[in-house]
Amino acid sequence: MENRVSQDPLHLSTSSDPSPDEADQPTASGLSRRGFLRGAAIAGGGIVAATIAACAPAAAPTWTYGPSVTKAPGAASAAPASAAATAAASAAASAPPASAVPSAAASAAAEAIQPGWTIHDVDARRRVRRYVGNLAPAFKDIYGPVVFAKLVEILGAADGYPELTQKPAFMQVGTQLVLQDILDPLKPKMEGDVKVFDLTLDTMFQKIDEVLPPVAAIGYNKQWPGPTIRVTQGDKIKVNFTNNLTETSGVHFHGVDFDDFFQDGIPFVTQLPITPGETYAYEFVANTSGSLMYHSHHNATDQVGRGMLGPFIVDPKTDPYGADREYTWISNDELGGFTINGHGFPATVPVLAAIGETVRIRFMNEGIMMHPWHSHGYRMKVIERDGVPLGSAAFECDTLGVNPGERWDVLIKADRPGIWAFHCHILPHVEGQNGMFGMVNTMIVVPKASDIDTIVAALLA
Ligand SMILES: [Cu+2]
Repeated sequence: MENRVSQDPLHLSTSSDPSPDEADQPTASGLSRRGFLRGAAIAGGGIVAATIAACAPAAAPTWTYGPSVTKAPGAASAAPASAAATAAASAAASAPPASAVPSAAASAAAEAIQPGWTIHDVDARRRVRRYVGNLAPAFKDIYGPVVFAKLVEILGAADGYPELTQKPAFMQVGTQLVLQDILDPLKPKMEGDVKVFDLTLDTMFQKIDEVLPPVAAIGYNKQWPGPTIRVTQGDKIKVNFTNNLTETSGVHFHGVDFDDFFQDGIPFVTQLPITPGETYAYEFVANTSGSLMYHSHHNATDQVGRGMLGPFIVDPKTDPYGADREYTWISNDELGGFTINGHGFPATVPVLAAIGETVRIRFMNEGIMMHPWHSHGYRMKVIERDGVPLGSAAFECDTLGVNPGERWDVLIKADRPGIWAFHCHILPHVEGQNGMFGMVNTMIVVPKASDIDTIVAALLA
């Protein structure tokens, strides 16, 4: 089987990393049904729009998959900080691990190799089975019997393979950036007219996917990527970082036109390093809008490679695009191998869209190499580079190279149903002897918005 850690291009082995506490380890069931429902209840009507009608009780809270561009920012800033939300997240994070997924090797051994196939075909299909999980049966009602029959054949569902009743891999790896932004977005407290965010630098373990051992990492608020810091252009903000590591660090907000260069976050250039036990505050006006990032700028090849990175989104006061759903894809290619939001296929969160909807994807590259993102079946309309609107220079493409440090924002208008591959096109980043891995995902386009509720219901079942 593959070991993406071994593909680490810098050979940043975990052996010299700090040893996190056992209790820090993410759990396979970190995003449990309970966690979802409680998180959704706390989220209230802000980012919550769709109704889980299929199987939820009448009083069930509602939420939508993929935060709404038009609703999420207001909800995030307007919603009161909730101790219950933190408790729900903690409860979810400390839930006991789910039952172990049968090892692929064991399953492969038990599965006959069909005529003309090799073990590669068996392994490659299993990756997709793990990615789809128990969503496969839900596709029957969504796509109808003819399409479903083809999917059944492709997946080999007649085998009754175990993943048919298991949650998709992306539900089994703990914190997922896109889902975390829905269930428990980072909220500021107000000090006068300043939005104040509190973050920590901590050791942690990261599950790149659900069947590999977690890797020893470092992260903001014990998350990789760190939580999304989201504000509105013109906001005065203060971000406190408490360093719980045994090493120094510094945090750079990438893409901000600072008025005061001492807020730039570069140890020994604009500040002294943040020492273990210290809390350091960055204060500035978010005067540049768009998809920005925050990351370590100290021993950064190592620290960013181990997880010190996160999205910083500054919404303009008026949204010119009106996307229905949005997703952030932060690529990295170091400690965890080739990852999207800290996870590799099949543990990547699919983009979901209904016919007629427009999806916005914010590509951010926190790695050390370029990744050309290729959308199957759809062209992407590229609307912003590094937070700067392209205006009349916006263009369309199906493969978009994103260099280290760059952010590119695209819109995709969903007009044809299907399960469309969406991946980096540097082939060693996505396919190997055992099938697809790493920087692979899909965009699942369903006929109507309520089909997304069906998918959510299957995930929560
Ligand atoms: Cu790549």
